[in-house]
Amino acid sequence: MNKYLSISPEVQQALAAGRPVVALESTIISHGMPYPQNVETAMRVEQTIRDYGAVPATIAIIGGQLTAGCTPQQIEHLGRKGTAVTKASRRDLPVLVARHEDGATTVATTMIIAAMAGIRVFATGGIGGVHRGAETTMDISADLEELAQTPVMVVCAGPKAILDLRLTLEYLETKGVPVVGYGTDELPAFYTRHSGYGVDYRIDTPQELAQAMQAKMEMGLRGGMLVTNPIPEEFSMPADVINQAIDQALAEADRLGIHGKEITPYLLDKIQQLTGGDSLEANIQLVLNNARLAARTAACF
Ligand code: PSU
Ligand code: MN
Repeated sequence: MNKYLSISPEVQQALAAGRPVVALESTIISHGMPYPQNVETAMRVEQTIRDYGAVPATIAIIGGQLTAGCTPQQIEHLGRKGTAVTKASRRDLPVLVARHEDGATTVATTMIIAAMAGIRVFATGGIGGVHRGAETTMDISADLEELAQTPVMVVCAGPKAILDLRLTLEYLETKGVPVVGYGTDELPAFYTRHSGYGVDYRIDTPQELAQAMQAKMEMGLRGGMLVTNPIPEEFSMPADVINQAIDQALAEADRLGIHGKEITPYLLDKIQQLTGGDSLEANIQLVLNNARLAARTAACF
């Protein structure tokens, strides 16, 4: 095992015994939700994965160690420090590790560390993508490049409509990333079940999800697979409410000149403020829903 990687005993034992393991990211804890709901949600997600017979591996950089399987204390630490923790994407790993610092892992870095540890399935809320206006800003999340090169299945509720969904799908197509709808032909858009865009394939069972990922790896094709799992109907938000909040958040970010790694956390926080507890509850519920599907899928490998 590489000297930078630290896998918790429970996760190590599960992997050695071939039991199902599901990776979880930590930027959603530090930058995606307010304290203490972030920590409560992280612990509920872990419990949900256990309820479905899999072992959760929350991933973060702790004192420079790439950590797969954070302790509850480490999760509390990341959640309490919030945005004071470095949001760590691929480009941040070398310096954070060399300096023995902490980092909250995005989808991209969680995939990297999951792959190093031998974990194939990862559950989260939303992924980064091609931002609106990317034709001039060139703001395209490193998450998409990671999906193109690292062999991990990412289960999410679709890209948030803060992004340009059409360009995000085009980018994923170019990079050879399969975009699957779980039980749907339509790409879900995080808070809502509908985007108006189609997915590449509709798959209806965890077993078939696992078979497709397995086939990809056995053929030696680089990269992962994006599984988009629609938010349960009863927790989805009215499209006009959420779209209005998104437009307002985007206009505010533009006015303030926010860009780079700050923009996604800014928009997530602003939308949460504008829509109050409703969007936070939707966010929590969709992550739990993805954790269930990821645990069931991990059991099929
Ligand atoms: N989108 C969400 N919720 C999130 C994120 C994105 O709906 O929590 C987080 C994830 O950690 C994702 C990261 O990997 O933001 C993407 O950041 P950027 O756009 O800077 O690549
Ligand atoms: Mn970006």
